[in-house]
Amino acid sequence: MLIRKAEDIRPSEITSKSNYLNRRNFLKSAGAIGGSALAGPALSAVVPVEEHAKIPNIATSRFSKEERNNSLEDISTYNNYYEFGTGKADPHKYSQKFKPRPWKITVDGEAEETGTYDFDDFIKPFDAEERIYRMRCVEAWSMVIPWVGISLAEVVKRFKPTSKAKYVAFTTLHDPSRMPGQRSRVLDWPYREGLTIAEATNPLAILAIGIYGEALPNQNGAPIRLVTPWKYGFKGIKGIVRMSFVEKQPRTSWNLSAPQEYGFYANVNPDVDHPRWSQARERRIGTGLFADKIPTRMFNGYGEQVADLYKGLDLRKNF
Ligand SMILES: Nc1nc2c(c(=O)[nH]1)N[C@H]1C(S)=C(S)[C@@H](COP(=O)(O)O)O[C@H]1N2
Ligand SMILES: [Mo]
Repeated sequence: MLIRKAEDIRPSEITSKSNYLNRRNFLKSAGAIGGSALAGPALSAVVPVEEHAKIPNIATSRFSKEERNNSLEDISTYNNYYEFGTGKADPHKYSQKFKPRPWKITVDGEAEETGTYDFDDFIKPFDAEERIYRMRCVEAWSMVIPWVGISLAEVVKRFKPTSKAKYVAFTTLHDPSRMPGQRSRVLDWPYREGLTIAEATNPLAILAIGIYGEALPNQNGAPIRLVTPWKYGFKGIKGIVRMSFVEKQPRTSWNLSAPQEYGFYANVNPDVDHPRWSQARERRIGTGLFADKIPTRMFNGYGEQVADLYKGLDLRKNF
């Protein structure tokens, strides 16, 4: 595994996207030479508390897509996070004062290991990896985001779910004093999401703790949020405080608010239209208002890794 020195990935050094891509290629070839010598002690994820703090010891991942990343500005100023308002610029504007510390995560339900953990203790046993993933929002726009994350499969395994555990349910913090959007009834708070155990243990799924090598910005879900790149963006629940292993399919926020528009699976599917718009194409944020839309790909282009999860399932009914 290639260990990247924190000083090599300072986003402030990155003057353009292509510059960043070149740097990645350089790091890759450096790893090809030094890789085996670096197979030392296990890495473990640590996120310093300060804003823009660099995350040390980030490994690269074989799952990254080679694509032009969106800038940190695109990624952190055009967001969906209804806890901080429903406009795309609201999360950036209204989450500045939010403090994602102290932060506790409760793991409960059908598992041998359960409990409430401080964020730092929760992530410490796991390796931090960079995963460059496409994100496709159900609203037909997309971005490419260099996440720093820990493997959700590793997290699930560590808590030893019992044979009764068929799903993992996630819950966002509910605290209207810190999340002003929760004073309005746009959604039934707290925000909830869920995955089947098979989905949660697919190697693509991560819990993200950073972007561009830095601690996650508040508006992107600090200190920890889900990323499942083959699913629509709304699955990527932010500000997670609870992970529950459950037997029955959990209710999810968007499915509760508009069941005919948002299903439990939420797999990216160009062939199944949203009731109010086509899902065949998408607008890549950052390419300009007049840029052509690009075709949307089945499972957002991750079919090779995830199509097996849905064998025998009618994806028109199970959307
Ligand atoms: N708690 C919470 N998580 C959430 C949302 C939200 O409103 N609340 N919005 C979802 C939607 S619709 C999208 S597209 C993604 C956006 O993630 P990003 O802003 O980091 O790109 O977050 C998802 N996670
Ligand atoms: Mo979304």
